[in-house]
Amino acid sequence: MSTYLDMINGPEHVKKLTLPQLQELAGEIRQELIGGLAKAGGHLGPNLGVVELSIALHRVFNTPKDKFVWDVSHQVYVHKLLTGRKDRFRTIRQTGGLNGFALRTESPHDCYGAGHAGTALSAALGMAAARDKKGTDENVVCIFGDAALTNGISFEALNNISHTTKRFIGILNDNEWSIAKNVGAISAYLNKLITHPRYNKLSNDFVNFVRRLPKGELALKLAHKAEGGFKGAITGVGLQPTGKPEDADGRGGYGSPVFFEEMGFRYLGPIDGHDLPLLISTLEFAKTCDHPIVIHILTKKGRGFEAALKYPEKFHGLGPYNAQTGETPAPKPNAAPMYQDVMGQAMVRLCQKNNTLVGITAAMPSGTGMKHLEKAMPDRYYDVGIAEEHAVIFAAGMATMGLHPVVAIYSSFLQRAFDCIHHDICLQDLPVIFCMDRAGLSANDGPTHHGLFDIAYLRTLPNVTAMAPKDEDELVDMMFTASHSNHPMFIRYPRGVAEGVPIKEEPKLLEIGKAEVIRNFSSNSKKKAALFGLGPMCAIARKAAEQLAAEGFDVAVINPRFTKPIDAGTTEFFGKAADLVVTLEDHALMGGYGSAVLELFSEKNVTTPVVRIGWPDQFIEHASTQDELRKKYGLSVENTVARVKAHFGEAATTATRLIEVA
Ligand SMILES: Cc1ncc(C[n+]2csc(CCOP(=O)(O)OP(=O)(O)O)c2C)c(N)n1
Repeated sequence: MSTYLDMINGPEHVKKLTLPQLQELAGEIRQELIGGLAKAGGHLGPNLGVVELSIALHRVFNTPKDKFVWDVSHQVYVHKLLTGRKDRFRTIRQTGGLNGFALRTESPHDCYGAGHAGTALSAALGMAAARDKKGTDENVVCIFGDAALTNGISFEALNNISHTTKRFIGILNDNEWSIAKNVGAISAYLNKLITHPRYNKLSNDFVNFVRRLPKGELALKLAHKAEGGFKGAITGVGLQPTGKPEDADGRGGYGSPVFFEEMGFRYLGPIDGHDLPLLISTLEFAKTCDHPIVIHILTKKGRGFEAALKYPEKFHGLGPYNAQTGETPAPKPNAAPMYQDVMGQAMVRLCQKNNTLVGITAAMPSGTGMKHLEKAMPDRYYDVGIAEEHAVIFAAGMATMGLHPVVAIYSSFLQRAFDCIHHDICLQDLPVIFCMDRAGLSANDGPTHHGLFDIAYLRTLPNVTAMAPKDEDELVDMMFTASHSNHPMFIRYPRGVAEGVPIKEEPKLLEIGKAEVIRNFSSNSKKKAALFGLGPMCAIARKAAEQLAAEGFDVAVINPRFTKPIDAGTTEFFGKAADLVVTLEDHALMGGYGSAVLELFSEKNVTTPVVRIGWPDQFIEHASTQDELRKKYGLSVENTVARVKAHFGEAATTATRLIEVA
């Protein structure tokens, strides 16, 4: 039972509470986050870090009129709790429940959707520019993390803000963590800034000033009046030499501590992002500014939950946990490994035998499994920050020097590097290996994270070899095969637990463009179906084949292995031999593997009917499990059986349901 949270059905109620009541509310929200997410999991750590910030924002501003644009938006849970979604909060990331990110269709208070990093500053600037053009007076507030700031788009926006608008409020939520520890020069710079004594003194002066202000209108006026004074006090202060050579900025001096001011912002901070009264006063002040402003706040990921404070990376986003201790369920004994770990461990083994291989991650050492390489061979491992385009071009540069980089990026995040894949990798035909994890669904996350388009966008590019393993052993074979190629190689594999097959001691070299026939036709039956099951859909094809065979069909199962080049010979052969071809893929139907088969059949005059099973031409929602979505959209054994039977004029049994998705 929460005294104050229960009273909040919208931001207007936040404004009715007194400061001590708001502080109580912060505690209640933390309890709701910790207890409410324990069963199904979610982005606990980042949200525990923005409780005070979210309350202060809703205390000072008025959404939906005012706009909050959150970078990545995995930290909007508190905002959701305060904007009329409290009753559904415990459904978050589950089937039919709240989305785990900001979603325009979910609430008018979510003015901008996201899931990928680095978009907030640009989007918020677009809103501010539109407001200025329309002559309206909304406040636009952009909340971005210290790691989001390492993303290139953020810098493109920063470059553009001060000469586009006068009214822009940026909040840099600095907790020193990306998912893993934030890396790179920007992170080091922020660290230098927050620890520098001189700058801290200025910040303290500001804090003391704000604290001394009388409340209400008067405070606002004073803040406004004082603005000029602060500008003088804060702008243009150079860091004094510290006597430590490592603190020099490389330009023979110590630069400005305030990079943001050089970019045309007024900069305030660093201030304690858990000090609610201070946040409220500072935001009130920011609201009156007629100049773009960045408020640099320091927060702790996981604040209020010991386990989350202790293990920020684990608690960035996780599955179920114990709400008292933070313990997570132990993996089941003999459980199949996760694909990401298979990839990371294979990387270590391959690197031990091949000196040219190196591993690159864009801020996802755990998610991609590259952490195994980081641990075993740190000199062969690169974390470039949340910077997918840079990761790809960086790999291209390395490849021109004789190295063989392996770039591990989730399918969905690789989308933004399409031009780099085209212009830097494929056009120059460079030997870079792409390991695309989360190719397929990322069920809890939803449409921002599903990786359903990579076959289509890669298939169009010359010099590409693209593969999809049916299991973890084949994934290692594909990595091994790719490491022997001198061309761009792409491997897509799904999120989560692999098939549970043994992995060979020594990987096998696969023939490029050659499919694997898993089950051949066995009779002259007139009910011959050839099932081409790509990647994880191969297991579904196999099971469907068993059921169909038991009902008198003659079924072949082919593991295509390659989506480019597809195995023209085998595909044509089975196309001609079969009465029905079924393609199954964990990918959008449009432009996917099935489309490649249809193109081949058109060229070779194969007229056998083709049923394509895959994801329809729409964005797929989030759900509790992958299986639920696969069933709903027909990527299932039952639907495969039903589609085959329907083709041959046989009614589906009650156990099978026909889903027309093609
Ligand atoms: C383009 C892209 N790459 C990678 C990710 C994965 N990702 C989600 S949140 C996150 C870290 C964000 O750190 P920060 O911006 O500092 O916010 P915090 O979680 O620390 O609040 C990363 C790398 C992503 N969402 N988008």
